[in-house]
Amino acid sequence: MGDRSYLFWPFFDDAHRALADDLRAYVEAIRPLAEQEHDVDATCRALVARLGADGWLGFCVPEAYGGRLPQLDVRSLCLTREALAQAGGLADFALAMQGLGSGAISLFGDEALKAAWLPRVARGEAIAAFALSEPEAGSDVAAMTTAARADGDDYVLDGTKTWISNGGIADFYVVFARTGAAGSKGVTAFLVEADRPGFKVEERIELIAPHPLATISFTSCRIPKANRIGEEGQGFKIAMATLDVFRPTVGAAALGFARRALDEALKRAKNRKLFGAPMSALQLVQGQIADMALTVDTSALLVFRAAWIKDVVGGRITREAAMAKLAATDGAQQVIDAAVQIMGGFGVVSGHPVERLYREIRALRIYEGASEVQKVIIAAQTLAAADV
Ligand code: COS
Repeated sequence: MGDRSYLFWPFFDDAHRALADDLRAYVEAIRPLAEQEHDVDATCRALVARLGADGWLGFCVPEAYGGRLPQLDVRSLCLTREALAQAGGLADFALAMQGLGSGAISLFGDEALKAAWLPRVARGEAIAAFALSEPEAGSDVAAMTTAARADGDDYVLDGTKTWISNGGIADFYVVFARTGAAGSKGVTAFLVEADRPGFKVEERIELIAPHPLATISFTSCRIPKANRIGEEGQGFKIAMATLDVFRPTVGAAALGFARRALDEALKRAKNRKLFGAPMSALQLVQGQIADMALTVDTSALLVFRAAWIKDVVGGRITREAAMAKLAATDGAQQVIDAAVQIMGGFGVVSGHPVERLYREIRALRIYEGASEVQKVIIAAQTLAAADV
């Protein structure tokens, strides 16, 4: 973990710099666990428990419910994801899903739901999941068909969700389902505990960079009305507002992967002798290193700009969050690909840090809104703001 000059950009205060220093030491401690890929369920459970016990999940929930800060601080979440991503993709994933999976509760849940679940999320005792996508509703998420029908004091859920991170190991799922008319206005958010009758893990999905992922289903799955998050019909906005907070943190994780790739590439370029000189003397290699460093810094600027605006200015950061996610994830893909090239054959040897990064980064350009969705959002926001 090299350059820390960015911590003196105007987006941060002393508490963030102290956090970054603490995280720097922690990355080495958590790496052996984070690098285990053979039993992802066990590894993720262990990581959630460990990150909870060590206090890092405290950034996923507000202080009143066991968190470390009065409200979700996007800069702290970003710094934490950025560091954990440098330890290994699963460490980042474990923290990210505790945040995203409980985010709708922190932001929109009532007192009872917050008190019941958030302290357990922060301690790593309850594993969270966010169930939005469906087989026929991914990018066009307002096309979802999972239904929630009011019945007395309950809702009854029927439908299928897919690409669900922590599917199969989560203790609860924040589920978005249709309670009204077609389109974005008819969607409502719910908390569904994993032990509810009618909830089922249909099948696990294997990824190139292993993470717990599944298709889940609800068949006459009855939950009390008290499990509703926000009002009926608010679900789409709740999902989008939650994603606004967490999309910059996806960019931060990509930034962490890119920094690790750049570190590995720099080590190689400075130590490898080629044509009688260090590889770093070659101008073609210097060109690659310049591009990588530039991409890392531009990504960091956009990620921490979005986080700072949310934390300090407040309000919606839809445009900034989309820009941060798009630039940092697409950029990290390029940085990691360049690192593979600089590593030569080692870059494609199974288990090499750069080979792992090459597999890890790909999903970040797809989940929580694909790069193309981010472009749609940026264009819509830009056009709407244009006073011409
Ligand atoms: N915060 C608050 N409200 C928001 C919002 C946000 N970030 N984004 C949209 N809304 C509101 C809009 O203001 C609109 O409300 P009004 O009708 O009252 O004005 C409503 O939600 C519908 O918005 P819009 O018309 O933009 O909805 P679309 O169906 O066109 O949404 C995109 C389009 C592509 C932006 C959306 O479907 C999306 O983000 N898809 C990707 C989903 C995703 O990330 N999936 C991954 C799941 S997690 S791994």
